[in-house]
Amino acid sequence: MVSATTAAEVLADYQLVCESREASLLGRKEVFMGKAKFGIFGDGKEVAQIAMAKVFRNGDHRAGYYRDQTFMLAIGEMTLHHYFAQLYAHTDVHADPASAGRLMNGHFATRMLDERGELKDISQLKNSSADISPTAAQMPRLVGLAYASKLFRNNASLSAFTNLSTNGNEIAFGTIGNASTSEGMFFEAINAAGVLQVPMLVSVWDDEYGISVPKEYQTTKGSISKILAGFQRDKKDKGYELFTAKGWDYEELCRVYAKAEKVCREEHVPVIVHVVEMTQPQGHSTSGSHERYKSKDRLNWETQFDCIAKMREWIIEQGISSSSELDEIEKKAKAYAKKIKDESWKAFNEGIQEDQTRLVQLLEQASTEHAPLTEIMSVLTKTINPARYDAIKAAKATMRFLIGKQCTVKTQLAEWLEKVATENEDRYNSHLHSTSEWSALKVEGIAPTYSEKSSLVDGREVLRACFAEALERDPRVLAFGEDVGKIGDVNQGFAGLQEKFGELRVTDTGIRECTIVGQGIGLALRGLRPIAEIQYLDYLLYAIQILSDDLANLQYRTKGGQKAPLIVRTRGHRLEGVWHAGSPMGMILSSLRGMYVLVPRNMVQAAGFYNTLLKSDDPALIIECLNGYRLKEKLPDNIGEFTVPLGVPEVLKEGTDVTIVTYGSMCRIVLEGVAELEEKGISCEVIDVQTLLPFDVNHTIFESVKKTNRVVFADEDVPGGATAFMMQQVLEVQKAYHYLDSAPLTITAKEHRPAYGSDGDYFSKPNPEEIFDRVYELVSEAFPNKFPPVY
Ligand SMILES: Cc1ncc(C[n+]2csc(CCOP(=O)(O)OP(=O)(O)O)c2C)c(N)n1
Ligand SMILES: [Mg+2]
Repeated sequence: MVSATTAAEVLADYQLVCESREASLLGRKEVFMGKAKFGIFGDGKEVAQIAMAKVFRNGDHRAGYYRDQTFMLAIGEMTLHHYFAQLYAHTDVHADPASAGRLMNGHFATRMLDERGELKDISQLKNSSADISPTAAQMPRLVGLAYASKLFRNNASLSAFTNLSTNGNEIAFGTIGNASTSEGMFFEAINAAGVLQVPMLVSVWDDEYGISVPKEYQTTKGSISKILAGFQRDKKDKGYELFTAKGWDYEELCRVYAKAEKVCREEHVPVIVHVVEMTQPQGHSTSGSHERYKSKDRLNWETQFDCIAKMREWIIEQGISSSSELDEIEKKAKAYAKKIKDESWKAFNEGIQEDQTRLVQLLEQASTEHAPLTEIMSVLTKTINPARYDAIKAAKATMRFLIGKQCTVKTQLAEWLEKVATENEDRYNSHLHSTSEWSALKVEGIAPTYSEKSSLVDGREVLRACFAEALERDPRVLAFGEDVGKIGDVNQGFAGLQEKFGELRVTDTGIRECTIVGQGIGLALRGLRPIAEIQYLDYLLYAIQILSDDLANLQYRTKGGQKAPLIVRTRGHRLEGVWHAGSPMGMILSSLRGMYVLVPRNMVQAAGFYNTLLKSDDPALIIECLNGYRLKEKLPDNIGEFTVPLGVPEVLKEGTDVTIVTYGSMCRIVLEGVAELEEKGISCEVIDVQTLLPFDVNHTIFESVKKTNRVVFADEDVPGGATAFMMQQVLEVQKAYHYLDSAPLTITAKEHRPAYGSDGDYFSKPNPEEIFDRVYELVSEAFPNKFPPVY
């Protein structure tokens, strides 16, 4: 037995695993009683988590999944009150600090930010990054959480940030189910952490199933540790330390975790602990029963090897306690869990009742004036376990009834509705972006300045100068990606900067887009300022899932409890062929709400955006123009200081007949077509939106359409992609349809991917001639005499 583990500690552990089990059993019942919608529990995984919790120290980080309730209880970062509050979807952030009722149960997170949205002293806290449901999607972020320790340990210029790290001594603990290790991103993350040699300790909870599908369908040889054996380090090669332990063997688990922790924390060697022979007594979740797919033998074995039953046997065997004493602990645990459950349910309902009580008073009054309203009121008051929407439905039904009728409480009813609408917006719709004082929307623009000595340089040199200043200014800034290090990226935006700032600041990575982003997310969570590069926009698809599922909704799903101000840099729109000229902006706009999406037309604008983002705490994607690195631009004198504000379009050319809204590489194409249109007497106003998210916050485009009465949206996405988004913003949100004299028009690329070669580009993407033809036709339709048809 581990020497430090005293009898009292063992019994305290036993009590906790019993409480956790009782919570699982009760949780399932609550779902079946209709008090919660869905439940997934940590039963069968309790004992291993107690062992893992023993080696989890202040400053450490977790990225795990839905089975980890016992661990969260054991490290003291979740209470059973929190646990049940999340099960019921209690929207008070104090009741459910992990997600304020926004996530299903079993999605754990600690609040890493204070009220202002500033990182707390996380080096002194036990931290859990916020769980997400997609299997294995905790892995990319885990790489970054671990990599941060390496940077803090090896980059002396970070030593002042003692609130973020204690000399890189922190471990990033990962947990994952056995079946989820079948996912590609698990293997990508394991390989990346092995290459990086970072303190990442991954526990695989192996119950031999992934819902109903057994291990032989999931894993070669049926064992993840067997097939990862090649990662084991040896005298010659660096790699991993691999351990296995049985999920029901408390003593072995404590011993293994103590060893695993030591090598991981001290030597920064990644570790895998494969915890085998685990069970899942209640089956996968409340959505089904495991009797349907597990054999009788398996079910019997699971009963026999239940980790709590086994721990109990062991405690008695060791003479640590008696059977009757353990009975007593179990009884207490049961009563305790039930008490907390009841209290949590009551607290959850109180909030809902408060709203409803006030409404019922109003409905009572209304029904004394209009008898038919009694029915609406009684439906509401008789509803068992009413939700918030039940009250709203009743109030709205009442308002509909009262259309055109008098009622003394009509105004109060409308006020009640308005009040709850505001409150519900905060409960369910707030915190998509940062709401702190560092919100990117609050960074003011500072114009670039030029003088006689400002030189005309290649676009890439503008970026290089901007990045050099950023790296100089702030030791937390670092950049990494494929070919970013030695050669300073494929277009040399970081050329020479690795030499100047060192390998830890400007770094090459393997070809692994998903974990490049994950690395960035983890680093940003830990207070660093990463710029993660995806080499080409077309390859963002490899990372779009993790950006969408993890980064983009981090603030939202924690209701402002965590942030990861990661800057993702990429380049695209226009170069060559199917995989180097894409512009899948519609995909990005639909999947990355919660991030800002910036589409600068040249490198000065891009540099201004980098400066803006580095002052802010919002995550963002910047898409540079792939064909712009060698175009000449004037280098601003204040390259490290000037900022481009988000959501502010630039009018590139004023005009009176038609407004053309575009962005990125298309600005030049549009301007070329417009030059021809002007020759024919058509005056065009060309607007570069500069950022798609946020979109034109001051409604500049509306003002333009008001003047021109015609609007065209042009880009290189497919039809119905980002042009459709822009049109929705301008016509519906800005209400510019009032001022249109012609139908709105979109000019886009073709539906297929762009073909190779100069002609491929010309015939796949919009070109200046097409701009001329389509816009001319639009104006000609309105004024056929003045502008006779071309063809
Ligand atoms: C990407 C993705 N695919 C499918 C699912 C549905 N799903 C949820 S849990 C699960 C099984 C996971 O099994 P395992 O990793 O062994 O964890 P366990 O539940 O057994 O602890 C599946 C298929 C999901 N959440 N995410
Ligand atoms: Mg499993």
